[in-house]
Amino acid sequence: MKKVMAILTMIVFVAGPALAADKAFQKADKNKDGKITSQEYLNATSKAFDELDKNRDGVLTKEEIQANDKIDADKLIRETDANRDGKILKKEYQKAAKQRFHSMDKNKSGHIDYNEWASDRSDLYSPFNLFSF
Ligand SMILES: [Ca+2]
Ligand SMILES: [Ca+2]
Ligand SMILES: [Ca+2]
Repeated sequence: MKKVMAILTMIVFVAGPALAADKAFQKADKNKDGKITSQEYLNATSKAFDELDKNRDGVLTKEEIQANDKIDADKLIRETDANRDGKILKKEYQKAAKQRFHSMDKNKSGHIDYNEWASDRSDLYSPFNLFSF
């Protein structure tokens, strides 16, 4: 209970520019224990992919990404398109998401807590951190 209060206090404390990130954190944290496990994270990124994949063919094109004005399409393609064909397969996307999870999990605990999430400010608007478009 103490822990929950601490997390709530923290969320209130950092409110403001980080609000969108808080929402995304809560959305990804399905069981509401204040931690995002890799399974929760990959579920969330999988949903984000499906939301961007308008024609549901399992491939993200630049046009589909550009349809969302919160996302920098060039940056996303740079980060995820492993074979450089200009298209992002779900496999490529989830692989990049996995790498992102590990880089956010600074203390290698196997989950991302709110501190780790919020300290990654530079990339709050990375599509891997944006789960409520
Ligand atoms: Ca959780
Ligand atoms: Ca598509
Ligand atoms: Ca590709």
